[in-house]
Amino acid sequence: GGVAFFDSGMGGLSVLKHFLELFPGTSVTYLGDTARFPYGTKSRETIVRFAREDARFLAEMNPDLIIAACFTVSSQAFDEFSEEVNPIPTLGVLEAGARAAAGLTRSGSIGVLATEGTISSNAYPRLFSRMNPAIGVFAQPCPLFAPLVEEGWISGPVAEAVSMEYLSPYLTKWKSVDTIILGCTHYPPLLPVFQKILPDVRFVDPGYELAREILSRNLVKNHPEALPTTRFFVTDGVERFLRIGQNLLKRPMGNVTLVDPVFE
Ligand code: DGN
Repeated sequence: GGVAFFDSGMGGLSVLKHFLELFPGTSVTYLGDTARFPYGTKSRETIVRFAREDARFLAEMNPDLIIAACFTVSSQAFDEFSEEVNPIPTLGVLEAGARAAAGLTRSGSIGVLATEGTISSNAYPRLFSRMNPAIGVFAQPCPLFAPLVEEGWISGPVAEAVSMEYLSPYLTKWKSVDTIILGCTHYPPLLPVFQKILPDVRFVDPGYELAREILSRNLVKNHPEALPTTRFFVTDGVERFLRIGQNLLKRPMGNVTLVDPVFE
């Protein structure tokens, strides 16, 4: 039972955070593949292999649903990961946020901030062309944000300078963009910095939208357990995961277990 999440590291905690807020009575399991972080710059073949291994590890625990809480996996390896754990239902982090952005935009111009892997997969433009072909997608790869957040640098002059560099196209050539998707697990903690640079833009947090969609579509059995458990597994660096993960989860973590990255 319960819901299982996996990510390339601690980033997916920003997705789990919203789920725990809406489903306080549901048991969750989270796997962070910290030993092999980051996925964002790796080849598709490698991401597919890692995603299959992560998902198989979680499938052994018989969850009711497995969520790829990683945009890189959701955009490049979703079908393979789902096939690996079939018949357990699966979800990624792209659709719910894309639907929310499509509903919010007035100009029809939507921005996407993400890793290079997510952007080069063209997963977002493909999704939007199915939802509404009139929508234009203006994507900006932001490779420095994930390491910044991993270091806990979520405010201050360095975070502001890097954000200014990446967001400046939306102040100049992409001014028509009125809605921007935070298309990577690590970006939600930087939202206050982004809002200062682009005060008129609406930012979409796909983790929040996903949790709302799971609730509204009744995708998780709503039989709150008497004693819901929260279990964390990482493939490296328990202490670091606990320390820096707080920036993303925003609540204390209970037990974190170290597992072998090849899941033997
Ligand atoms: N979790 C990844 C994502 O959401 O794309 C970001 C971290 C990474 O692997 N680069």
